[in-house]
Amino acid sequence: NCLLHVQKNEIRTFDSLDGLWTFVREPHNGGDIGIGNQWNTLDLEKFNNATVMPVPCAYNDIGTSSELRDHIGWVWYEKKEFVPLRDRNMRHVLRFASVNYFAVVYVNSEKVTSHTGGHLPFEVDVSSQIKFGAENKFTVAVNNTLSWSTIPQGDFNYQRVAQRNISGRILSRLPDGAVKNVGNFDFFNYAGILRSVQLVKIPSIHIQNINIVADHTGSFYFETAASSLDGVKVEVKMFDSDGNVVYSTNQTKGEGKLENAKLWWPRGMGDPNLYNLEISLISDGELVDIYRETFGFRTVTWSDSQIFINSKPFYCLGFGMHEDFELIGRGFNQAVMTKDLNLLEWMGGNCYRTTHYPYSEERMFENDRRGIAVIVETPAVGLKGFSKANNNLHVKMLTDMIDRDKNHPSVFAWSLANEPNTNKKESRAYFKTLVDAAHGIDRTRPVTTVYGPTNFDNDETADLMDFICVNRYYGWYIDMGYIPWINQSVYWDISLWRETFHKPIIVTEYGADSIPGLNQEPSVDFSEQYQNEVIQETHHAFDALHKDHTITGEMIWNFADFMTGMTTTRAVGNHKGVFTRSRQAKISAYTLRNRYLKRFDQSNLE
Ligand code: E9O
Repeated sequence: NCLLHVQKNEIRTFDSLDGLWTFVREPHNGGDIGIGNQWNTLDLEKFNNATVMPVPCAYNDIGTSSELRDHIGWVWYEKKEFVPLRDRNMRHVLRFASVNYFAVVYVNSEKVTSHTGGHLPFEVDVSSQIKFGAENKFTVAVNNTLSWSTIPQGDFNYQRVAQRNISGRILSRLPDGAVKNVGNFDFFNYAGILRSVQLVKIPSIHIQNINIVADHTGSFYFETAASSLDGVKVEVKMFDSDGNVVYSTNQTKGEGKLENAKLWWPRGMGDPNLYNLEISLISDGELVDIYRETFGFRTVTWSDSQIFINSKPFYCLGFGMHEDFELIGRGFNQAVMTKDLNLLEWMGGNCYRTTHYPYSEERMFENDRRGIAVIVETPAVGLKGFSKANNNLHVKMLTDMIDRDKNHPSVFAWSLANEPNTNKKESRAYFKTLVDAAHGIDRTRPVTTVYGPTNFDNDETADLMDFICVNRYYGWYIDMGYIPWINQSVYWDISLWRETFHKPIIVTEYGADSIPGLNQEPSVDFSEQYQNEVIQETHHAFDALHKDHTITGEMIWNFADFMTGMTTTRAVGNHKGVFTRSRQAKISAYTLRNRYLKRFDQSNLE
């Protein structure tokens, strides 16, 4: 299974199904995965409580009630759309770029597919369900309930029936049907149709898959597949960025070597040069399908202490982030994406991790174009309880993620999980399966896991990784208020990881919350000054660790403030951003910017 990105070209096109969908929320139903109501057979528009919901967008913050925001269970989306008669000879594929978490899809009341997991695309051929030259009804039921077998995991509590004594006095603490569903992570579990929906139109004989590997010596290899090659001629052309053909063949597979290939470099190391591979299918002298994939010549390698891009040491000046913004939650928005990447560049950053799920496809293309190096992470944040964890689902998500992003030169590593409880013995077999799966599909990139709750002396899996990521919060979660201790503690902690495992290390999270505008001198936790000092002290340790070749990069937690669920440690969200949620700089943004800009030109780093 492999999904190509959606393209409009000489042959291919699509109808966007983005816009306002009819929306109905089911009453809290305890989150059971079985659908109680068969609302796909009805006309949702006629429901009394039907409203509209923008797509793409999380539904949580669009209404005016906490019931919608905090809803656990099913919601229904419906859209009616004409499909023109003139397209009846094309295959019609309904494609969702992201629906969180569980989706059941119907076309004209008939179930066509279902999908599990929030941040990867899925599609279904609906050519035989579509009525051409007529209005069609698309219905999607979405369930956001998390459990020990979902990824990410969550804990589900259901107060079934209240106990009453004979006089009818209520003896249970909680009201009938009380439901609580808490994720093993702090960010708000924004739900709904989070990215674009498209009705993709492709020819019946079509290109299905493209895999390109191109390295810094100019060597390349590609492979493509088509639905059928009977009586079809294949034409493959490689173009440089000036539009010159630099290679061509009539085979579905090929390899070669380009003299003077212009390499893809992360910003600060060179230009992010891109190439194009154009695949055409020709039958009876006529073009039947065409697809163009961008890629870059670049190599990722690693030693026991460093990561190299095109044989040069790469030091990551990066960010943990979120797809998160006011009103839209995790819904895709071009303005937010563009602003975030512009700010990342302004900060002198060269890198980020897609914490804690794969980001939008649009954004992956922007990373390539801008030269921003990325660690792409699966949605497996906060894995605990490995006996109940769904290893198969995790492997499927990892596979789908690599499949989606494998041709992006900006992606330099795959992250299997964030902060798993890998001090448990049984986590080893679980993670071995994942490492083998990733290596089995992609030999060109290192695999990592981001460690948090475990330590150098009790982690059961870190030796399986190609490099190691560590999250550490000295001065915040550990030793709050003891800023002078940070430098030594960070140095001590990270050095021991390195001495134990002899692998390159990136510190992928450190930082502190600050409420924007809250100023305290001398500093107190949650003030902008305190956050700034924690960051500065941690940087002293980073400089020493970098000098020793103990770390190969650093990422602040977080780029911007983001929404969380309600808990005693969060005041309207997590405030570890160096930017506010509306993307205004806090004091710490300037500290970080000075630091990154000084190190931005990587030839100045040893
Ligand atoms: C994951 C990230 O998504 N890491 C968390 C971040 C946080 O601030 C979260 O937003 O919660 C940090 C986990 C650190 C826990 C350390 C506890 C140590 C107690 C001794």
